Amino acid sequence: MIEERNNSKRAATPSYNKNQVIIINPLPLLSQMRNSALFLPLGALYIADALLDAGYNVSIINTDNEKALAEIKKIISKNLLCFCISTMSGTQLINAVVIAKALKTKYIGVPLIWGGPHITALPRQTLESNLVDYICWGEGEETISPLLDSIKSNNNASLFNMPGIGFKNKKSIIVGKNAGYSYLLKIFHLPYHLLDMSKYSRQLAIGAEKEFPILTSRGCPFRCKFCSNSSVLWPNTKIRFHTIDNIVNDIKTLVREYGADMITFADDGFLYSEKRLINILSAVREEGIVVKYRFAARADLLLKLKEETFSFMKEHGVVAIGFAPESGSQKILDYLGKNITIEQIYRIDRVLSRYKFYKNYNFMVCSPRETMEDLKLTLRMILDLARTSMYSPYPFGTLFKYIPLPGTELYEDAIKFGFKPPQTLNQWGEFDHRDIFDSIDRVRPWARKKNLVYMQKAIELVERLNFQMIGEGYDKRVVSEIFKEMDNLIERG
Ligand code: B12
Ligand code: SF4
Repeated sequence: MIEERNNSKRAATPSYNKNQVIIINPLPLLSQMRNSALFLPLGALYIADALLDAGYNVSIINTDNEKALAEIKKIISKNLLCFCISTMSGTQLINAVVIAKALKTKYIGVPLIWGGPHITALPRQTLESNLVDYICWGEGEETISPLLDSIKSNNNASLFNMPGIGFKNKKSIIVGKNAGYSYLLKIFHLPYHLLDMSKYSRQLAIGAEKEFPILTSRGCPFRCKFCSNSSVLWPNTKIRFHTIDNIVNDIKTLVREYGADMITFADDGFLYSEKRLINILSAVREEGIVVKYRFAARADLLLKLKEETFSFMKEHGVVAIGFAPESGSQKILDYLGKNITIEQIYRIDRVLSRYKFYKNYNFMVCSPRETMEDLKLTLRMILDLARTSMYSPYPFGTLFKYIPLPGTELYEDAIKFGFKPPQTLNQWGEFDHRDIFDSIDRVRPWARKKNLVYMQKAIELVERLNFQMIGEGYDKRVVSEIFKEMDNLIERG
């Protein structure tokens, strides 16, 4: 889908010609496969915001590749300056490479600028590809406009000292130094109007007709070994806050202009500060806005909250709280560098149950050192958490299969276990959904056939269980049969 920009609230379009920018956020295969609501492309929105402020004419395309090409054909003008592609590693990158190839063939000579978490992890390797003309690595708000200004004025010389960008100079690859973090202490006006927002609101069984995500902070200091935030090249380990005014403004826009009745705080480091949580919820109420909330946070941070804060959250609209136990095996939690204990997981689950918060628990399976025993411990934990969560609709996310992320400590371990890291952008794009979802061999070469068959059964059972967990009024007979099947799977394999 695509909406062309309504420029009315922004500075007048500059007089020079080439000012059209088309940002493409390829779909992760997961969204395509499940045909589920799309996730608001926040990265693209923040980049678009910076570009609109600088006077560019921006569109965002966020659909499958075939439709994206058709949309581009419709909106493209003689003023087109460049295409921007935003991508993380994994299944979104697979689509990104496909669409980049098509753009390079159809629109010869139009520069392709790449940004997003994959590029931040592997800037030089990305830039080596003939599908890439420029990159922005790290956060892009401060770097994108200076880069486009230079492209527009054909002034490559100014790029040499520009941090956070990369370009090709004759036959060499130039990657600028780290640009640091973007400035957050201001009010952002994210250009939601560039998207058909009806495609992004989610109806959730926890009482939401229209749910949207926002960010209240960036960064996370916890350095889990599998997470790209802990990358050495661009460590996203400093927590940085948006202002309360910005958060209130963002929520107000989503509630009043787009009918949001639930907001998800999608930050990595949410709950880093208890005081701030209270300030945010109070400030929104003071504006006369009544909305529900959900968020995910670390188990240890949740446990640090004062008892009265749980009541405060309830009174102020928080309905659901999630966290990622990741594994039921302490050995694996330690290996992942998660820095939480099994005991903490069970303890916070009891607190959430006592306050009847809806839950959302995420697990990750198939990391290099996981054995069948570890997997069984995870299943046992899921079973335990299900028993305490029967009032909560759909408390379990998918059991994510571990994907080695470039720049992380576990990536190096995955290599020791036989993972052969792709050497080019195109090779990253050559994984397919079977590699990512079924583990045929390339992404997780350590996975034993026997374990995979077991895991597939486990994933299916957890999905069946989750599907039956509709909250109060669930079918007790069906659920107890699934419990028995899970018990069987754990005890007898
Ligand atoms: C929402 C989300 C998803 C959503 C949707 C993502 C989407 N693009 O539509 C879903 C649930 C589908 C998803 C899936 C996955 N995700 Co995800 N996801 C996120 C999450 C939580 C938020 C993304 C976001 O909105 N960020 C906020 C914006 C502001 O940041 P940003 O997108 O990075 O954008 C900034 C910069 O990157 C840059 N930028 C971005 N694009 C561009 C483009 C240009 C041109 C420029 C100049 C700059 C630029 O500027 C932006 C503003 O500063 C992030 C964690 C995080 N906090 O970022 C993980 C994250 C992006 N996901 C990640 C991963 C690994 C995955 C999975 C592959 C996990 C898995 N094991 O399966 C799956 C995909 C596979 C699948 N199963 O389909 C990693 C990516 C790491 C990497 N190397 O790419 C992250 C960073 C989590 C982490 N910390 O490790 N994810
Ligand atoms: S707590 Fe979450 S966001 Fe922070 S480093 Fe660990 S996995 Fe990443």
